[in-house]
Amino acid sequence: MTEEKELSYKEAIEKAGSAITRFPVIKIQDVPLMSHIAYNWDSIWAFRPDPSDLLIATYPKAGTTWTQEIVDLLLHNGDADACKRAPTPVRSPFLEICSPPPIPSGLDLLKKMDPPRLIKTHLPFKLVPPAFWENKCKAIYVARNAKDNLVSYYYFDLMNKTQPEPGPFAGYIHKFMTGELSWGSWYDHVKGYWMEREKKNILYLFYEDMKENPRREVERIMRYLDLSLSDEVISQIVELTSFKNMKDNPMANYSCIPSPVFDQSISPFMRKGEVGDWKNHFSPEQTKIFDEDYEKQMKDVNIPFRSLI
Ligand code: PPS
Repeated sequence: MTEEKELSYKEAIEKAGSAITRFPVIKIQDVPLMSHIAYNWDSIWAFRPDPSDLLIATYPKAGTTWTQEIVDLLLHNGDADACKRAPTPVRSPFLEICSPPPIPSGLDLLKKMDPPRLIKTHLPFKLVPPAFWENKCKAIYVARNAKDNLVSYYYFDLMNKTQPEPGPFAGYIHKFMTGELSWGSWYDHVKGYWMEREKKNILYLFYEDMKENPRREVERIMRYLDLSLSDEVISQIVELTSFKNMKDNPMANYSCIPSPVFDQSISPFMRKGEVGDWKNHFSPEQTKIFDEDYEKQMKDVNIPFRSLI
């Protein structure tokens, strides 16, 4: 009997064909999640990482892929070829993602890998499988200022054919403010990890800091991981993870996901990579309403976000 050839990630998505659709969201503990994630929730919640596994947690579109690339390069001493061994979602699986077969879920990919693994999640703190903290795993959280995060998510929802329809931008702002988008409230997300960062030894980073001084932030991550790389290797990592280089890197730019899922002709995954793009999208009136609501939703914490104004 001939063994069936294992499908590549891209082939599996192509084979899923018409099963790909804009999936509805279903709430788990009040957090809207893509329906396939909700159907598989018990196995996601029961996931037991190895203590050596590293979690990269973000609200969608806050700088996940950038951080995954930096960490992979740090763990491979800046070896660009080693980090081109597979596309981002295979090198660094997305813990909770579940799609129609034969697309492997995040858990399927993780099962096939030996620790230490680099695990991506968009789950808010309260939905992270508790074994991560029982096993004292390290975790990096990246936060991005709300309005840029919203704009990036809007374009992503236009091009990602598995996410709910974003609808008009004005209504999208409202859904962001009320926590109706997939993975829930941005406000709860950034606050949830902020409150726990000291107790759980979470490295809390900001996208705007990474843009301002990528080398400083790469070095911060390196120290958190107890690594010590040469100045030359650090410079190389900063260069390899520039927006331009990642946009041109087929193993980092999500060209691995074919157009029935990510239609990059609508908006590229590596779209602009800038701070302050919200100014090109929010009207003065929308800015006023958003900022007033922001003050209310964020009044109980003092997270040093920049670029709100
Ligand atoms: S996802 O789908 O949630 O994993 O997306 P995520 O990777 O978190 O966010 C995508 C946004 O990050 C930008 N990006 C970068 N910015 C600067 N430098 C580098 N190297 C980089 N890599 C990705 C990407 O362009 C998306 O932001 P926008 O504002 O849409 O361009």
